[in-house]
Amino acid sequence: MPKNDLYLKALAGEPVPRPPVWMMRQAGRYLPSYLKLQEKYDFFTRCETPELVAQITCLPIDEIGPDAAILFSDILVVPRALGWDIEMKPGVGPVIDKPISSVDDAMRVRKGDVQESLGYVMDGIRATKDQLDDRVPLIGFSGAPWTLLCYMIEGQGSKDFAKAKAFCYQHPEAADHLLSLLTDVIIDYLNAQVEAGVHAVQVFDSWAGLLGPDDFNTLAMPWLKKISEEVKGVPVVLFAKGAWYALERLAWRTNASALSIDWTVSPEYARQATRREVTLQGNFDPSRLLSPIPEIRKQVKRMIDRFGKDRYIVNLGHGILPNIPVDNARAFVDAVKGYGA
Ligand code: 1CP
Repeated sequence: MPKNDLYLKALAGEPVPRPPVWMMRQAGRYLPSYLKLQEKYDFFTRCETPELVAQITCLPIDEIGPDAAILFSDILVVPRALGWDIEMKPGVGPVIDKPISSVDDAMRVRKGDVQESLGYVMDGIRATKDQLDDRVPLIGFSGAPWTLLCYMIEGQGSKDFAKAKAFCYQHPEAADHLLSLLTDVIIDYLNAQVEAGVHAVQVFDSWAGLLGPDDFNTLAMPWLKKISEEVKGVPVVLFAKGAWYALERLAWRTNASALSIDWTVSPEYARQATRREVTLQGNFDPSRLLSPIPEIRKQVKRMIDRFGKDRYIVNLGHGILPNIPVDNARAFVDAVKGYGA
């Protein structure tokens, strides 16, 4: 059990002296120490080398001091393990070679052996646990089926993922096949992460908000529900970004311990929709970390007052932005640590 167990207590719904805090994408590209490694090793080398995974995962723990570590990896390691060549282009993001463009392409995808093809992630987890030395819990993660399907069809990031959505409307059976297969792969992958030692897992459905409530019910909800039920042994956190309308369903019909929410949802609405069924995580607007530091402190206190200190994990509403000064990130974390003092 990690010495700092605030995050795990909040997930279990146990009372805490103050809420835990961590930041989505905290191990990433706003940290000067990370940027130095970026010059030396390409992206997937960083993900595949256990010593680098451990080192990068621990950078924010040493430099900023959050109450949980998130494994350094990426959601796109899953399509990569299924056979796609993916390049992480600096300034552009992921670019997938030969994305899915036909029913035949979709039907040809096979599940494969995750334990083997993603074994390097599990090696990374073990190396990270050694280096963390039980200071804070380690969070594992995966992309959600819908969000991974978006990239596998679109081939790269997009504002609206119009190609991916069109494919689902034109070929619902092929989309269903893909989503179901991805769900099975993700369940195996997350259970393997649990076996390697992560204390909780988070599922990122970053593009859930592109779906209306009805489409969410077919393209996202069943798969998130199944993942939350079949990942065993640790709490599951679901982040369906933008899907505020699904909060109630996600709280009551899935097995999630916590829901992560973006900044477009008020704490009062989120609490009312989910009542005391789940822990809530979020939802500071990442751009607000560019405010003057006294204002960050004030806003963090206000946010905790509104959510309440229990059954709550302080976080951003999405990943930290590359242009955030490290001092501001630290002020955010310190403001939480000083809450109630
Ligand atoms: O070279 C680099 O550093 C590129 C930037 C980068 C980093 C630091 C990418 C490319 N991925 C990552 C790591 C990463 N990705 C983590 C590790 C932990 C951490 O940084 O703290 C995690 C949890 C992710 C998850 C991820 N990747 C998501 C889900 C979360 C979210 O932000 O919505 C998504 C959508 C991705 C895809 C991805 N990877 C990288 C980029 C630039 C993108 C987004 C592409 C797009 O705009 O669609």
